[in-house]
Parts: sequence; C-alpha cells; structure tokens
Amino acid sequence: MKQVNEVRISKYIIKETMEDWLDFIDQDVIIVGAGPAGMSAAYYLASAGLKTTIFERRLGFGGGIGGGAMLFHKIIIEEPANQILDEIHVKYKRLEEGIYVVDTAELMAKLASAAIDAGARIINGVSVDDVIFRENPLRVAGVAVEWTATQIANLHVDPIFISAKAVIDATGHDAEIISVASRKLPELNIMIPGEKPAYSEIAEELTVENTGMVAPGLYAAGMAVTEVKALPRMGPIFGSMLMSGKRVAELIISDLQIVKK
Ligand code: 48F
Repeated sequence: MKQVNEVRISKYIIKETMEDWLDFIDQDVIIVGAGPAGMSAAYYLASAGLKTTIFERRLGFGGGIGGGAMLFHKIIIEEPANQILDEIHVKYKRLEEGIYVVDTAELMAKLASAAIDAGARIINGVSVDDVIFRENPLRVAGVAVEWTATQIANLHVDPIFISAKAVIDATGHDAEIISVASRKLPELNIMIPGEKPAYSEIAEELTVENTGMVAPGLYAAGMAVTEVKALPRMGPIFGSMLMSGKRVAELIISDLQIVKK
C-alpha cells in the first residue's frame, strides 16, 4: 500500500475542507435539513445547475425516513411520487393501485446519492441557527451556521455566515429556520400556528400545494409547511415530502429565473 504520514493526511484534509468552505460562502440555494424534502429539493435544484448546499445537523442524512413507522423499516409512497422513485432508481413494491412500499435505507441512500450526483453538497454536523436579512426590500439573504457539537457543548461561539439567493427550511416538524425568522423579524409577518393532528388523506395534497415562499428569500418544504400553514400531519407516508421538495425547487428555479438548458 502507498504510505502517507499522519501530518500529510491532516494537511490534505484541512486544505480540501477550507477550499470547500470558501466555496460555500455564497450559494444560490441553502437547504437546511437533509430529510426527504431537503434532499429531493437539492436533487432538482442542482440538476437545474444551481449551486446548492444542504446543512444537516446530524452525522448522516435521511431525517425521519430512517425511523420508518415506529422504527419499522418500511414507508409508504403514493402516486405520483413513485415517478421520483423511478428517476432515482429506488425499488418499490405495489400494494394496491397507486400505493407503494419502499425500504427506508434504500430511499435515504439513493436520495442522497441522486442529490450529490446532480452536484449538490451535503455537509454534516452543521446546524443553522439564524438567518441573515437585508432591507429595501426586506428579505432573507442567507444563514448563520455553527457546529452541532458546539451547540451540544453549550458553548457561546459566534457562527459564520453564508449568503444565498434562496433559503429552504426543510427542518421538519419544528420549522426551525422559519421560527427564528418569525421571532427576530416580526416585520416579515410570518405566523406559525403549528400543525394539526393526523388526517393523511388530505394532508399529503395540502402539503405539496402549500409548499413555497413564506417571506422573500425564505421557503418552506416538507413538514415545515404543515407547521407554518396549520395543516394535518400524515405519518409514515412520504410521497408529499418528495413532491414538496420537487415543488419548492421548481418555484425557486422560476423565482430566480433560471433558464433550463
Ligand atoms: O424531519 P425530516 O425528515 O423533515 P422532512 O423532510 O420530512 C418529514 C418526515 O421525515 C416525517 C413525516 C413525513 O410523513 O412526518 O417526519 O420535512 O428532516 C429534517 C432534517 O433537518 C435536520 C434534522 O436533523 C433532519 O435530518 N435539521 C433540523 N433542524 C436543523 C437541521 C438545523 N437547525 N440545522 C441543520 N439541520
């Protein structure tokens, strides 16, 4: 085997990491959360040529997919979200007309792989805890990021800031980024009424329909949408999470006036 000493290994890692971080500093789109909605959005945004990075708090990806339903390793996907499964080569089994079941590990791995192959970055162990804003016109213009480990250690460390033309809150049930924007920028008039209990039949469609901009520069996708729009939850059916990611990508591509090649 080729020999390399530990100091050279360290130098390579530091240099390569810093080059990436200098590149992250300004993005077309920052997605917060590598769950199903965030990764689906990243896949479509990067496929359209947008410089897209996901910051994910945990050392992994998949968000709520991995937990399946009560830790069972299966989730349900319904039409037309199976078309996304086809695009990213996830195998599924038909249970009844328009209703399918997938393995959680395969969906997590292939969603991440599709997003990365399209050109998106997924950066683990980094939490977003604030937004950047600009006035005239008032808009969200980026995020503040911090190591998750720093937060867990409860250290007071200033973050670094990253600019973006669009920020997507794909943090799931807590809608963390929209919450902080709502609290710190009341002039944006963002209300967060919170999600309703489960009503799967209507929740899926409503979540996709209500996906989109909540304030200039700030978008909601996935379960963050149910929190902001007071929609019902749906449990372990994930079609709307994938479709919501696709829809937010389409809206941002249109808002940023990206011309498809
Ligand atoms: O929770 P999550 O999977 O959100 P989602 O994409 O999908 C929701 C479903 O999993 C499920 C459901 C569907 O029926 O009800 O709950 O809307 O993924 C959110 C990801 O965001 C990360 C978190 O670790 C998770 O992987 N996250 C949350 N807050 C932050 C964050 C933050 N402030 N900074 C970075 N990552």
